[in-house]
Amino acid sequence: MPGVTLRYFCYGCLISSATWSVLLYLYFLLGAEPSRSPVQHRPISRAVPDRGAELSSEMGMIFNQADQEVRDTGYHRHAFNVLISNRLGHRRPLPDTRDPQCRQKSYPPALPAASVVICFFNEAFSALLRTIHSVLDRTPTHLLHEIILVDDHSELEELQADLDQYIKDELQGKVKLIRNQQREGLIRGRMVGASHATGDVLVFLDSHCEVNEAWLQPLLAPIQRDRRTVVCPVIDIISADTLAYSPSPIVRGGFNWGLHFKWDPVPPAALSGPEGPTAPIRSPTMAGGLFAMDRSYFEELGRYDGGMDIWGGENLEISFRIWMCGGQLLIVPCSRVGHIFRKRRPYGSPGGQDTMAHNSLRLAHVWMDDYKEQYLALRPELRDRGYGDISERVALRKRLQCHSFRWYLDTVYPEMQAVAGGNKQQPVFNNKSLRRPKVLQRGLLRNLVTGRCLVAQGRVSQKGGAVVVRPCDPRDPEQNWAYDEDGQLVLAGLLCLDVSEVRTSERPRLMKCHGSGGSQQWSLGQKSNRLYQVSVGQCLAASHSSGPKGYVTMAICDGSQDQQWLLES
Ligand code: UD2
Ligand code: MN
Repeated sequence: MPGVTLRYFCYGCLISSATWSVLLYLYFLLGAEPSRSPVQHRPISRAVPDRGAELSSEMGMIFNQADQEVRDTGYHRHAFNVLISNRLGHRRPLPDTRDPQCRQKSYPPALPAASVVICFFNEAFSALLRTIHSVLDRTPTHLLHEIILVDDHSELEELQADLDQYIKDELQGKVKLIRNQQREGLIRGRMVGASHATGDVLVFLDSHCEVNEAWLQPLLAPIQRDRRTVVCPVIDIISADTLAYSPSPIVRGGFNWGLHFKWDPVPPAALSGPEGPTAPIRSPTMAGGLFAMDRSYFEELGRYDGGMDIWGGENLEISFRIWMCGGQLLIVPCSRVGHIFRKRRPYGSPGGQDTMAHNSLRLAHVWMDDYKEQYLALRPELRDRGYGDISERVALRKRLQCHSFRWYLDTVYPEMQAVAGGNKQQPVFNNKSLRRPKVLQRGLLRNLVTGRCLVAQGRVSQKGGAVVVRPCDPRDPEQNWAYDEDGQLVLAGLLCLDVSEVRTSERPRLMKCHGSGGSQQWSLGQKSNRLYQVSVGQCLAASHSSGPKGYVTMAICDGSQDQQWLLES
């Protein structure tokens, strides 16, 4: 597949860097205990240093103060690069990330039609519009019954009159907008959307997605065969820093006793049947945001738990419910939908409460029988915490005559007991087995105007240390930079040249290489000699005026001599 290199080993299977990106993101953001270290973000775009890659990695270039503001406010409000999102516009081509065999598949011409429900709170206008247009452009008309937008009481100005106007002018007909009178959270928000829907099948999407080629047919076909089948597309990765779209390999959903969602490798047997890599895969849980379900079955199965607030836990709740009450949950490898994976959630809950804990308590008490003790053992502080009235959900479970949680674990997710053996976390990540990215160029990094070279100000192994320009010395190994295929600049084989994505006015520094692009991704212009920082959108500069200490700064790329660097071996 273009753009993907297989690089890492896990459980004896090869997983691409893109997977690690999604695995690590979801594991830490949706998955890990709150005390865990922050996200380890693997690089997403395997930028081959050709002209095309250079151009696209420079999508985020800042030309003036207005650009700077769009970028900085964007990161602050949305936790992704809104400058690039705006420049991409409302439509763009995407790489077809499906297995080639998917293209040969045929689907019944008559399939149930879908109501696509997109619930959003303070979404970036351009990301929301790309989500909508991707659905309109890549879905056969007869299969798209409608798109229902639910505005969960957003505060952003751009989502008020401008959105109404845009829908009126450009999206007449298929797109309906419902505005919640108060913030409900994504769980009740989706139920509001579903209650307005009239299509046969409900498809839920986050508001920062882009659906790929022929995404819907492979989701609808299994539902047509069996209305109690719930299906998820493969969630491809859209980088928060570059908006680059890259494939996710096939993984399936699991969870841990902290009731965090996590990705698991797919048992090899699931991929070795007659349908090979195109076969839908049974998944113990779903990530939550992207799935399709027969509309009447959604009603029958009890929609969502309306006592759950804002964000979190609903994905495990509906997953347990589907399996325990007679349905099944599949991931469909031939359906691909990209999602912007952010490094943090940019919004809170109105009262500042931990809605994930509240929601998890509810689901544990309703669905997990004695196994809720596993969760409470990890979160003893939650034992005495109230979680509201669950009697309706308990009655639902009884009415639907659902299996026990024990049955679910034995039948659907035996790996939970086999591997986790109680409270132990699965050994999901082992960074030591990561292969190093290929070095493209090595040498001194000489600034053309000063004639000096970029070095560490203090010890070369000092994390967080500043970089400065000093007289060049080709024999000094501590002046030796390696520029690699991930766009990293590694000094003396030790630390990476890094910038703060949030406080972009801070000087560049040396940090432990994290291998996830963004703050350590540089593009070295072959002709322009500029050293462009991909997530900050600025260029590295040094000048005679930077004083005797020789400090370097990030500056708007203006092609001046200050900003020209040569990597000389
Ligand atoms: C993941 C899911 C998400 C949801 C969540 C757990 C994917 C790709 N995403 O987190 O869909 O299941 O886990 O709850 O599987 N929103 C509102 N009102 C709110 C908060 C959020 O409408 O009060 C919207 C938000 O604008 C977005 C959607 O709900 O469109 C999901 O929220 P998210 O993108 O912050 O969740 P994510 O992807 O971190
Ligand atoms: Mn999301």
